[in-house]
Amino acid sequence: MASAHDTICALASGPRPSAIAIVRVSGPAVRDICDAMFEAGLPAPRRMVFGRFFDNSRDIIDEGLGVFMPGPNSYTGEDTAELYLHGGGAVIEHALDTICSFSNTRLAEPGEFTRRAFENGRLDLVEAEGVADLIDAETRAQKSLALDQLGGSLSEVYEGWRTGLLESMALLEASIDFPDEEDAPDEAASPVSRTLSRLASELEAALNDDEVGERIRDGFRIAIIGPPNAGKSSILNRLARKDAAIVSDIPGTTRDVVEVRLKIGGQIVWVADTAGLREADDAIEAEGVRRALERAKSADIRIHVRSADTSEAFDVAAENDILVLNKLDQQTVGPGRDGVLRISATTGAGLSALEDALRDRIMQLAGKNGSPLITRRRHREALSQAMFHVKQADANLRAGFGAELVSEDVRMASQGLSGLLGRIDVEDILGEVFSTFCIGK
Ligand SMILES: Nc1nc2c(ncn2[C@@H]2O[C@H](COP(=O)(O)OP(=O)(O)OP(=O)(O)O)[C@@H](O)[C@H]2O)c(=O)[nH]1
Ligand SMILES: [Mg+2]
Repeated sequence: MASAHDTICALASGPRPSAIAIVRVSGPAVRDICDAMFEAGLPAPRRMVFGRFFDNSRDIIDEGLGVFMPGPNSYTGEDTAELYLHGGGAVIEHALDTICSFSNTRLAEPGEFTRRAFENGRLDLVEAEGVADLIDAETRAQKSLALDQLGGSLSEVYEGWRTGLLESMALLEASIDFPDEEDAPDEAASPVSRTLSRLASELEAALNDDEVGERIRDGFRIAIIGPPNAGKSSILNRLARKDAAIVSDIPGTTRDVVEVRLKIGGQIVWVADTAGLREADDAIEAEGVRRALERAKSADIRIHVRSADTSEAFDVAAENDILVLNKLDQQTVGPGRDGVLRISATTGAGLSALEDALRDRIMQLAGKNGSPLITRRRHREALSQAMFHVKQADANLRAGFGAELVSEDVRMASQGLSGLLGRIDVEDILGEVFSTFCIGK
């Protein structure tokens, strides 16, 4: 059975074959492994050495570079080693098989190196998530968000709130422990109330961020909506530069939401084509319309499409929405109204103006940089729970309830933040966070 005391190993570099493969090892057997496998035995700490690597029968595995990094000043906090080999399948298998032949040594599970780093206090949970995000980052914006998180700036903010709560709790408990000292409750109450009000407004400000951090991490959302046959799917295909959605002259062609993932303005963006909005008799189409409306509601930007060959008016649009009059090539009526982009999905006319408008809006949305930027639902949930309890504690304190009742809410809030940072044992959270990692990290 897998144990935290095992020595673990994995291929830490990308898919094979590659020019170089990095095999990573961490745990108590690392010194023995280096001693046996490295040509010159265990090298000096943190010094790259060149030489051959051997298996247990002294057959050569490969030649390359090796490094030994003793704990606790290593990534995992344990003794670790890295072998830089030629990146072919046979070499990698030979090296991993040899390493796994040492006692209590096995292949690592996904994220296990980082989990050890977390368990040995090298990273908190929020920083560990930053590692995973950095590896997944595709855009510069995602990368800098992940680097900030990995570097501890997000943890620092969360930790600051947690400290404020712990201090309030200490003050409240002092007033519970010494109820006879007449002055104690009042003296305690006022700084506590001030701290709680400050925390509540800081949490509220952080939560009221239009979810920019999550959008940068997971992608902004655009929905193309409008009546059947307006050319929504044709516009999606133009934006995606491929035939992602079926186009036909039959109204009601699109039923499901068809989504493509694009990069616009340096951000990941999900563009959704939706079913044409109308009173549908058909149950499937009606479900499509329901989904279309739902998607439109949750989108950051809606592209409202109308066809120039009909006289359908535009709905009232939200701030970031874009109005598009399509089928410009067929237009028989005079010039359209202000603020409406006139395009033709068939000829491509006006499409670059639509792309420019999307880019401007995405950049504007992404630029709303509050501090800190919440990057995950897990964080948002923990913070909103904390805010709820902080507000409740503050209200109870102001209403003159006893310190015992007040401190209960403060305790719940601080526990939520402790769970967020992984400061308390939360096995289910840990399992969820680390299972999303790749093997070798
Ligand atoms: N002339 C002309 N025809 C267009 C243009 N854009 C789309 N069409 C045509 O209009 C018809 C409907 O296009 P779609 O893109 O399927 O329209 P839709 O809005 O997705 O329709 P539903 O999925 O039914 O809601 C097709 O026959 C397209 O070829 C355009 O700019 N000019
Ligand atoms: Mg369609």
